[in-house]
Amino acid sequence: MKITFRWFGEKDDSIKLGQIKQIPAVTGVVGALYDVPVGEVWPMDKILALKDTVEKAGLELEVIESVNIHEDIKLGLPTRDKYIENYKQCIRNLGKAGVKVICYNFMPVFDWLRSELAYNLPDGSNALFYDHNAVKDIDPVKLVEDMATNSNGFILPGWEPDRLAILKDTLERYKSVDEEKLFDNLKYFLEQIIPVCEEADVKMAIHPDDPPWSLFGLPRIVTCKGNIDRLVKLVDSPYNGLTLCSGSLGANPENNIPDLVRHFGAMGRIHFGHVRNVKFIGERVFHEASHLSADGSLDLFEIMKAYHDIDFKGYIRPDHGRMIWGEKARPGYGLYDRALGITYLNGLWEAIGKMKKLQCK
Ligand SMILES: [Mn+2]
Repeated sequence: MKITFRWFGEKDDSIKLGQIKQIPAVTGVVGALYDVPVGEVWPMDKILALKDTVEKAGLELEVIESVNIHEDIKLGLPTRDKYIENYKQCIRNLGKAGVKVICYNFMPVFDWLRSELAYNLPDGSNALFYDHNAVKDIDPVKLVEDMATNSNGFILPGWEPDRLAILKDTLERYKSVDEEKLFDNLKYFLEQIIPVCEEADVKMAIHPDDPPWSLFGLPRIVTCKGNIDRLVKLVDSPYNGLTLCSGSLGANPENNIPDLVRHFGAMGRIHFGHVRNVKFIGERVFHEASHLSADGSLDLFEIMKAYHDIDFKGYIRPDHGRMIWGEKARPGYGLYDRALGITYLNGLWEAIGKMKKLQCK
């Protein structure tokens, strides 16, 4: 595995590349261009400037998260074709710059969603929290306003102001899109872009829906083993793969993460792993936790063992962390707890590998 760390750029991240470089085993950052509107081509000069900045710090830029999908593609509108052409050019440009994996998602309107960004934990730290009872009856427009005012001044990934300004209209348009239609629209998109990915040698890695169930009546399809099986077959190419996010899929206890790692790993479809823990408090109520197995509801040893067993050669990153030691950072994306998470994942990986060698003797 190659360990990476998500970074939001010099202008929009409290964390410096020099700090990331000092986390043991980190070889690269997972980056993006945040000033290009969704649907437009990422200009080559901007991609190369980002790559240059990252490489000057002694790190690699081989994973992009995310190149977001324009809503017209997800809605299947006639205007989607021009956005798909732009996406293709984006893939070509990123491929030329040495990018190997593009993480993206196909969630209508909303990206990841939580009901609270700074839920207090008993040890004085705080973490992202989700309570379905609090979310299910809320007006989505009000929820977005709350998110914007409570994110320490940062724009949360997937909550860009331009996209949210037309929220009411977009919600209305989705009334005619059910899960089947969304699958059709994903297939249409993949059929067009995967041949370009094959040529450019850039792998697509879809991120599961977070949380993995429907919200506000909107369809969500990247939620479980059966649906992911279906989507990797929509276009049967290794370039049509996934970002296996343990915390997103793991928010539903019916998703067995080590089993998913083995299943999709054996198919060669996992290109990027997000590894983190969640703690269930009730049905569809959870908070994010430190990576340590004992602190959450997922067994990180079993998850890392599954990655080890499939001889995973792709990219891994710690996902969200708690806010600890008084750090002020983008919710979920502080330095300290994610760095602790990486150290823990490294420890598990080393121990699993060495135990296997001992057993062979
Ligand atoms: Mn994730």
